[in-house]
Amino acid sequence: MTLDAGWDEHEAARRVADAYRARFGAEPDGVWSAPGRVNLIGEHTDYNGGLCLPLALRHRTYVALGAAADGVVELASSASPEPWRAPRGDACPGAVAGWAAYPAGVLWALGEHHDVLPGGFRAVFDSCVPLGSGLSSSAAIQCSTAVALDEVAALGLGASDGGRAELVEACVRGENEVAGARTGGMDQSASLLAREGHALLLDMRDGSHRHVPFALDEHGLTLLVIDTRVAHTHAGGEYASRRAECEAAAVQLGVATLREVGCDGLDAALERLAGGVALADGGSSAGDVVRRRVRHVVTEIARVEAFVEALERGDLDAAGALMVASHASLRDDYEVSCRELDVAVSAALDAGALGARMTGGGFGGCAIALVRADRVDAVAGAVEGAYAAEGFAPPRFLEARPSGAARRSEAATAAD
Ligand code: GAF
Repeated sequence: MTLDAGWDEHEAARRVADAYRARFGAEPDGVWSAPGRVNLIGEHTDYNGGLCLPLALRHRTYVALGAAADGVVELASSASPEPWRAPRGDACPGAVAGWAAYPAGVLWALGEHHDVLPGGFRAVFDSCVPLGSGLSSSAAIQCSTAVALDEVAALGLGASDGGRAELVEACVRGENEVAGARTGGMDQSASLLAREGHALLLDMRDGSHRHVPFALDEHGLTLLVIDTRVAHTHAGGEYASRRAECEAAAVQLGVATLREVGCDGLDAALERLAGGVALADGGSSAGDVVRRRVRHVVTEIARVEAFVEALERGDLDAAGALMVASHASLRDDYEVSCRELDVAVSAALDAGALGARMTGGGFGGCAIALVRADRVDAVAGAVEGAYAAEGFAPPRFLEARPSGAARRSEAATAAD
C-alpha cells in the first residue's frame, strides 16, 4: 500500500505561487508553509499545564502572500469557493466567520503588539493537511500565515526560539478569540517549533520545549495515521466542556492547573472531588465524572514522561504499551473517543501494531499506530476489514514522518 506522505514542498510552493499570480495578477512576496501534526502521547494535557509530545507531519499548508497598500485583506483558499475580502480593521474578534478567522486572527493578534502591514495583504492558501481530521489543519493555516507576516513585515520573530514562542502565542490568541475555539496551544507549538526527525516534548506549565530524537527508520518502524473520516470540531461542545471540568476541578483543589496534582497527590485529590464540582457557567459535574477526568489528565502526564524515557532507551515495545494505556484512558475516563477510533485501534493492535491510540482532540479525527515497516499493509488491511465489517466508510491512511517547522518554502523552477 502506498501511504499518503504529503506533497513535494517545492512543487507545492510553485503551484500556490501560480495560483496567487492567476488570482491577483501580481508576484507574491514569497511562499511559506507550516505542517500539520500528530501527537504521540499527552492528550488533553496542554490546557492543564501538562506535557505533550507532538511531531510535525510532512503534510503542510502553503501560503503565497503579498503586502498590499490599499488597506484591504483578501484571503483565498483552494479548499473554499468563498474568498474573504474586507478592510484590514475587520480582522478582529466577532467580525470573521469560517476558515478565514484563522489567518485573520493571526493578523489581529500579532497586530496587538507589532506593527504588521498597516496597509493589508493578499494571500492564497493550498494544503495537503486533511481538513477537519484532527491533524491540525487550522494550526497549519495559522502558522503559515504567522511566518509569512513575520517576514513580510520584517518583525524577525521567526529567527529565534523566543520569537517563535511569540508567534505561537499570537496564533493561540487568534484561535481562541477570533475563531472562537478555546484550544490549548499544543498544535501551534508543534507547527512552529518542531524539528525534522524529532518529536517535540512540550511543557505547557513553563513554556519550555525539548527535541526528542524519533528515528523510526532506525527501528524499522512506520507511524501509520488512520483517518477515520469522522469530522470533528473544537469550537465548542464536548472539547469546551472537558476543559471547563478540568478548570473547575483545579479551582476546587486550590491549584493553578491539574499539573500540580501529580501521581503522588492523585488519590487525595480524587477523594476531595467525590462530591463533584461547580462549573464556571453555573452548571455542575458529578463526582464520578470529574474524578475520571482528573485521573486521565494526571496519569496521561506521567505517561508522557515514561514514553520519552522509553524512546530514549530505545524500548519501542514499552512506548507502544503506553500508547495503548493512553487510548484506554481517553476512551474510558476522558470519554473523547468514538467507535470508529476504538475499532481502528483494536484492529491495528490485533494485526501486530506495537501501539495505537487516538490522536488530537478526539470525537472523530485520526488514530496513530506504531507498526513494523513490513507489517504496514497487514495492519492497514486489518483496519479496512474491520471498518467494512462495521459498515463504516473506508478509512484513509497517511504516513507520519517527523518533519520541520513552519518556514519559507522555495518554489520549484523550470530547471528543477
Ligand atoms: C486539540 C487542541 F487544539 C489542542 O490544544 C489539544 O488540547 C488537543 O486537542 C488535545 O490534546 O488538538
